[in-house]
Amino acid sequence: MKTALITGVTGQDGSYLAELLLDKGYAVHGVVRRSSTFNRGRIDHLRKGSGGDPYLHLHYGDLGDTESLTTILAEVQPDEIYNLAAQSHVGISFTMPTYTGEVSGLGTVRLLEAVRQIVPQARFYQASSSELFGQALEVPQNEQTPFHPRSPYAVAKLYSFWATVNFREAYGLYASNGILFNHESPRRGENFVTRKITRAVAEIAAGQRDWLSLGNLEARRDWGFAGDFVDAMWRILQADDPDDWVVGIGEEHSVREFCDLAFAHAGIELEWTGTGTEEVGRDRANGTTRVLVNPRYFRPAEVDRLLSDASKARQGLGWEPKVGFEELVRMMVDADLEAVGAK
Ligand code: NAP
Ligand code: F7E
Repeated sequence: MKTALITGVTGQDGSYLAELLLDKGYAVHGVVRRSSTFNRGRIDHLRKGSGGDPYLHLHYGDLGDTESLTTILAEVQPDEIYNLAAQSHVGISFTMPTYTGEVSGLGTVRLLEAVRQIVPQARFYQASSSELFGQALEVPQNEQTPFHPRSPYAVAKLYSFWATVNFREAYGLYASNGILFNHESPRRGENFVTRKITRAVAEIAAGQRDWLSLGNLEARRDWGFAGDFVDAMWRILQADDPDDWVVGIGEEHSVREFCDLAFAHAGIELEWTGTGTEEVGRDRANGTTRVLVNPRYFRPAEVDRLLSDASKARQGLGWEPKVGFEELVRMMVDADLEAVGAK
């Protein structure tokens, strides 16, 4: 039985990855942060092993605290380490640039250095991001596309990307980057744009609210399903040699298009009028305002457009996403309709 350690196990991806690895027969350990409230909603179902074991083992630790990382590595002796922990919100990184650098940048180096000292034979996965491409110099983006980060988050992730490459080259660690494009699910945090929309659509359909306010409706992203992307993470660590891989489904859509599909799935057809901050999405059937633009959600520097070319991962890892964009939107709206009791 292989042993895996996941940082960020309480997050969206951590929860799907833990499920995948448990299904594959791994002993799975996760790092959780201490907080005054329990935030383990995404992994609770993995803690209740009916036969007693094996189930997810949790350890208190923090990417800001080297000692906790070395203690956990010495105790768990993992074969594979998935570093998913991060301050992962791009917008919030502008208001917390130093903290974001501490966790999403330096945190990776703390962990890599602990791996080098304690379990140098372990395979290491770094959760790198399409945000590295930022103001992308070409479309679509692949492993050769130059980076141009546009936020404190992306700058921190750039440091982590190169630290991972550096530990591979300098010390011979098996350390790989997955450069993952946006991936979403019903478990997505509620302040990322997709989940913000699907949650609001469900509440509007249930008569619990009237409208939703968003920032840049023009932004285009390559949105896939998180369940498919954790399979790519696992495949990346099964490759013969460590490497860096772009992962995405290869379709781009705007935030406005996401709104159209999500509202339509709940039976509301949107009609858009106006431009810029005056743009409004109304219910075509009765003219009720459903979407407004609030500049509060604009970012000081925006990433306008991201589109993946994941041919290397498709060929080299045999990775194939199963869920397409429209199915993803329907899945998220259905889950939120159910959560608010409207389905
Ligand atoms: P997420 O839902 O925000 O989860 C982040 C995880 O990191 C949570 O478990 C969080 O714990 C943990 N964490 C935050 N600060 C920590 C610290 N100081 N020490 C230890 N753990 C800490 O993110 P996600 O969407 O699952 O993404 C997983 C990783 O992939 C992140 O590194 C993200 O930056 C990266 N990424 C995500 C995407 C995407 O589209 N989802 C794309 C590319 C890359 P709490 O639950 O306690 O907050
Ligand atoms: O924004 C625009 C916003 O916050 C997507 C993280 O997982 O993926 C994620 O980062 C787009 C941006 O994700 C709102 O300006 C409009 O252009 O959902 P998001 P993100 O910034 O792409 C990458 C790959 C990661 O690595 C990150 O960890 O949508 N947008 N209106 C809005 N965004 C938010 N959050 N809220 C709005 O109201």
